Amino acid sequence: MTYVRPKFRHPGLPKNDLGYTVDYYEGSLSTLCAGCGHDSISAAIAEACFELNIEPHKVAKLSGIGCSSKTPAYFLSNSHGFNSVHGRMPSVATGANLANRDLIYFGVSGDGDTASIGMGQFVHVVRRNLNMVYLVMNNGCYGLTKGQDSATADVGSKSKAGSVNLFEPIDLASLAIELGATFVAQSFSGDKTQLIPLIKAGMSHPGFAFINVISPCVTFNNNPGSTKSYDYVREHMDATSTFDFVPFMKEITASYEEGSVEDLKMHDGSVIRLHKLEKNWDPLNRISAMNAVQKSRVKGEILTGLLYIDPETSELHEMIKTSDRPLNALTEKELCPGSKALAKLNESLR
Ligand SMILES: Cc1ncc(C[n+]2csc(CCOP(=O)(O)OP(=O)(O)O)c2C)c(N)n1
Ligand code: SF4
Repeated sequence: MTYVRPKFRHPGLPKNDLGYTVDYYEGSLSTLCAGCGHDSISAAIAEACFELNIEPHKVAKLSGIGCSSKTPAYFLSNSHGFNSVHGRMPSVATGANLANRDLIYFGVSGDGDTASIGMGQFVHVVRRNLNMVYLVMNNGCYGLTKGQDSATADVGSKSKAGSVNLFEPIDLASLAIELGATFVAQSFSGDKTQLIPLIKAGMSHPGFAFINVISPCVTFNNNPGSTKSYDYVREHMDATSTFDFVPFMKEITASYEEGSVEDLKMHDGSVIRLHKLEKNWDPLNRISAMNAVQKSRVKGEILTGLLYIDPETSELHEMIKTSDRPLNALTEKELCPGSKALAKLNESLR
C-alpha cells in the first residue's frame, strides 16, 4: 500500500520564533499500527522541538532496533539520524557526541532494546552522564517481533495469548536513578500535556536525561490483564506533580499562590515550575525520588512526571575535559601538534 501525505498545510498555522510551522518538525508518514503509543510520542517530540525553537539540523536522532526505534523516521525529517544495531544506540551516541558536542542528541529506544539486549550499553551511558535525551517507548513487549514479553513486563501481567509473566520486571526509572542519572522522568504516551514539557526539560538538561514513557502496543499488549494497556495505565497513573517548562528569556506570566509551586532553575536559565502533588517527595533528592517510585510500585501504581533532577550536574565532556569545539572544526595543527608536543606528553607519563 502506498501512503501519500498531502503537502497542503493551512496558511494560518502558528509559527515559532524561527518562522517554522510544526510540520517542519514532522517526519515521514508512520508505518506503525494505527493507535500505537509510539506515534503519539513522535508527535510530542516534534511539538516539543517546535515550541523550543530548535533548528532541526542541530539535532541528531539515534535509535536501535524495534518499532520504537523506527520512530526517528517519523519526526524531525530535517535532522541528522542514525538507526543503529539492536541495543547498541548508546555507543553510537557516545561516539557522535564526543566528536561533536554542538548537536542535541536525542536517543529513542524500546524496552526490549534497552532492558534486554542493550542493558550492558544502557547502564554505562547512564553512569557516564552523556549529554543526551534517552527516551524509552515502553510497551512491556517486543512489538516488532510479534509481542513476546520483555524484561519490563510486570510479574503476573497477562499476554494476549493468555500466558502469565512469571518474572520480576526491571524498573528502568529506578535503575536510572540508582545508576546516577541526573534527570529521570516517567510519563504515558496518552498524556501529551505532561509529556511535552518533560521532553522540553530533558532537552534543556545539560547531562543524561532519561524519560521512560509507557506506550501501549495495541496489537500485542493492550488486552485485559496486561499492565501496559491503555486502560490499565490510565487507571493507575499517579503524578508527582504537574509542571510548566519555561525556557530562558520567556517571561513567567502566570501567578500562583505562595508555597503551591517550586521553581527549579536549570543551567541555561530555563525554569521547571513544579506544582507538587506528591507529598514527602523531593525531586532534588535521589533517596526521596527512589522511595517515591518504590512506594507507588508497591501500590500497583505508575508514578509519572519528573522524578529526579540534579540541575548542577557535570556532563561527560566537562568530566574528561575534551575540546570545546567539534573535532571536525579543529585544524590539522591542533589535531597533530608535532613531535615536540608528543615527546613532552610521553615525558609527562613516565
Ligand atoms: C541482534 C538482534 N537480535 C534480535 C533481533 C530481533 N529483534 C528485533 S526488534 C526486537 C525487540 C524489539 O522490542 P522493543 O525494543 O521493546 O521495541 P518495540 O518493537 O516493542 O517498540 C528483537 C528481539 C535483532 N533485530 N537483532
Ligand atoms: S506491533 Fe505494537 S509496538 Fe509495533 S507498531 Fe504495532 S502497536 Fe506499535
